Amino acid sequence: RNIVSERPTEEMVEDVLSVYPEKARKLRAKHIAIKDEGSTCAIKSNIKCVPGLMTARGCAYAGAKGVVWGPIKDMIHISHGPIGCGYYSWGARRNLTRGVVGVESFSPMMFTSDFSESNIVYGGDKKLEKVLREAKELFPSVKGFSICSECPVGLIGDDIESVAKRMNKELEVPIVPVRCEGFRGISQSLGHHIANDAVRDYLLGKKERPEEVGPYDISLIGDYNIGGDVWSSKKILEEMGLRVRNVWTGDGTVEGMMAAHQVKLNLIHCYRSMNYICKHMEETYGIPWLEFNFFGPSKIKESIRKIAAQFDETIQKKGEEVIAKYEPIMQKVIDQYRPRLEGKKVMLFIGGLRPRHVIGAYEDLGMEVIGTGYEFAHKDDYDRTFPEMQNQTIIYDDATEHELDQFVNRLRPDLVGSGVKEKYVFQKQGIPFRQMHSWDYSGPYHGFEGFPIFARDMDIAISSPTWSLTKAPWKIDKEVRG
Ligand code: CFM
Repeated sequence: RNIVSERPTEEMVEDVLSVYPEKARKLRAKHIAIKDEGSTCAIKSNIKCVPGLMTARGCAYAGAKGVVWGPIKDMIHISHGPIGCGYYSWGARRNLTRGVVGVESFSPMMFTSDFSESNIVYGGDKKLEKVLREAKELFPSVKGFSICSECPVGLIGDDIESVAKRMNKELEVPIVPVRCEGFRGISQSLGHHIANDAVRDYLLGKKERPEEVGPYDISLIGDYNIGGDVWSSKKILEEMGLRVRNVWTGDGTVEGMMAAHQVKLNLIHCYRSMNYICKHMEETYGIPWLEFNFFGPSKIKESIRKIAAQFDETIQKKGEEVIAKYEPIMQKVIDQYRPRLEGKKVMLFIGGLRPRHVIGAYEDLGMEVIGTGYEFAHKDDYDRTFPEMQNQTIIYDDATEHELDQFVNRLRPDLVGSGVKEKYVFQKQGIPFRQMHSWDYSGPYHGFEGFPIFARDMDIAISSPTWSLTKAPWKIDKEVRG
């Protein structure tokens, strides 16, 4: 019982799962794997959670409104339905924008149709019209609207598509119905897909920019400017001589989305949330796409070369210059932090991309990721994850609260990187923790600007003397009670 080990073992996993009823145990066992020599990525993913087990997943509304649409700054995104979804998703993701709030950027604000009982009984279409009209009157510079449906809208069968159509004529800005009711699908992942499809159907290709498409014109896709990530990534691409025409969707604009078919190449950071639109643009407009990774100097260097190889010698030369320019700066950061972080073990549990994408950044600091997992990844994500992992590391899909708590407590990493739902559980136990969704009020972590901040933050968490001074509240309680 309570097997504590240096390295994850099959026995330990079995022991953790043994508290479940037989059926749940069997189901969950398929979602957990220990990578060893020659193991393939046989792990179950993207299927519904086991009822009764506590999942960390979000919903389709979170994936569509919070993730994909929310960061487009010059639109108003209406959380259509009861107040809670809009209120609780307000500002938490830290997708930053530039521009005067209420004039050029509406992202820091929250708009909702605030359904009440009578709207559920009699329908909310009239109210939605009123909300759109009011918002346009209050904020005349708004460039468009998205209507992001919450659960009840789908359940009562409101026709938001026809409201959008009518109001589009009246208000003369794009109005996009997004059918992202939370109950659709099994995680936020379907919300991404629904949101991608809505962009495809209502914005993409609806506008032509007058200038010719230049040979170095690209889109930056799947970067949401968490803590300023887009600005840092963009800087590298621009220094390489590329022209970043649009960003999907961090600090993004309606015009950018509409004219996004006018580029030579799509560069995609978050594959999970935006692979759909890349594949669509490839099929429809013949635009190739390329995955890259701007976390930590090793991956950045590799990515710069991979991106530059798509272009001519001018860009390739500039790419090498960028690498040469930043190499000593990054080495300084490594020299400063590596001696303090060398050999420290990390366990991660995040959404659909970062559990694999940040591994290289930790390794640059001499740290070792001994466990990682996703809330809502698909098979194609796990295919990309296994090669990044060392042997004898544990990989968990849609880990339950019990599993993550147990894996962490038995493997005793020096740092846990996960979300706000996990944060206080581990901090109260005295385990150093970093919030790897919102970067814990910090960031950016992308690019050359992000790495020094990433290194500093991990060091702050691990080296803080606080952890040895705290005692888990339940342990104190026990002592008092004897
Ligand atoms: Fe992509 Fe993201 Fe992520 Fe994601 Fe998310 Fe996020 Fe995430 Mo939180 S789009 S999959 S749905 S990289 S909000 S910015 S951190 S779970 S790993």
